[in-house]
Amino acid sequence: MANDLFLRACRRQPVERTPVWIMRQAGRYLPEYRAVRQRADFLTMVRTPELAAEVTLQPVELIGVDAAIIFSDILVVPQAMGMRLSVEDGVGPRFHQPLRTPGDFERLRDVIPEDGLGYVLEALRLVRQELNGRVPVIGFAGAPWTLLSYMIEGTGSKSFSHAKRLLVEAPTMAHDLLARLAQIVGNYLVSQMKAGAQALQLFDSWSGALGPRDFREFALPYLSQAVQLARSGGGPVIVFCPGSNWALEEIAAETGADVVGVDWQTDPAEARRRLPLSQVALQGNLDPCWLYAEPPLIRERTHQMLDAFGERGHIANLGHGILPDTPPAHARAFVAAVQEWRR
Ligand code: 1CP
Repeated sequence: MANDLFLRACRRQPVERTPVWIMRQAGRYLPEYRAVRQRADFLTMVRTPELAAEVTLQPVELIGVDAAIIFSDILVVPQAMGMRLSVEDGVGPRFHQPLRTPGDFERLRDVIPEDGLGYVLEALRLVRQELNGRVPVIGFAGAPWTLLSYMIEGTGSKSFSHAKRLLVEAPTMAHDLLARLAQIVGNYLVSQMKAGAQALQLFDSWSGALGPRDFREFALPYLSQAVQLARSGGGPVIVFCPGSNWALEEIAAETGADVVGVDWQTDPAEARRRLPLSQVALQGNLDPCWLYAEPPLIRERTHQMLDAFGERGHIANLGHGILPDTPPAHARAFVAAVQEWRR
């Protein structure tokens, strides 16, 4: 492989320079993505391996990142379980019949990745072929708690009152579905490795909606189960629980992940102090809003971040997904700033 910096950093091996990629790097901030998106709606893009592969490669070619991430979405898993999903402009993703009654839960199907999510696996095979070793490709999935929240809310939410109400009123139903999701997500991630993914990331995007006690009961155990299954595929696994940095130690210890994502609200020095750096690598964490700055300022902020994380076991990234109104030249400035950094 021409550039395996990312994979080596995941395993805390020495690297000539810190690798960099950007969460949501294949997306709306790129005019080339919007051009493909004019021809096909979002879900068609996701379900057409040639289109998914094309936009997966865009940030590698246009922004110069050190890893690709397969173009897909966390919500394809509940869709494969039988939930009707749409993604409309200006509205975002939406499940038309969110889970509300016990019958809704019982109707959910288990997922055989090769059948229900075969189009993602096919896209991964294509990407691996087309990358031809230039950079590694990352597979991903949503963590059980985050998927359950979307399945019950139907959309993103501010308070997550429907999902959290289930935890209060019917905790057994919640645990049953979370256990099912952990199994499905873990198997799906292993299938992604077999299809060509070289590392995996679990997004627990709504972990921050839970207080410590509920996080420990409803999110962390199922995230851990999914990570443990995923790690049986042999590649490094990254976990990202934005908004839950109070739990960094527990996330690292319980999940056994190779890499822990650090959100932009967390001081890198604090993350380093609290985590066992001989066992876990860190990923992050520039505030995506700093990509609104002019390139010289982006460079300065990025170098400060790299100084704070240090050279060993760090994968540079933003501390959340890139925003759709980011100028592509600023994303390039961020990547270039990492790649030129000398400690
Ligand atoms: O209109 C469009 O073109 C759709 C916008 C879009 C894109 C580009 C959506 C809808 N999903 C994606 C791709 C996507 N989603 C990737 C691609 C790979 C990459 O380049 O990183 C990934 C990793 C995701 C993961 C994802 N989807 C998350 C977790 C990451 C995070 O940001 O926290 C979440 C929460 C989703 C749900 C989702 N899908 C799309 C949107 C707009 C959302 C968020 C909706 C909300 O909660 O309000």
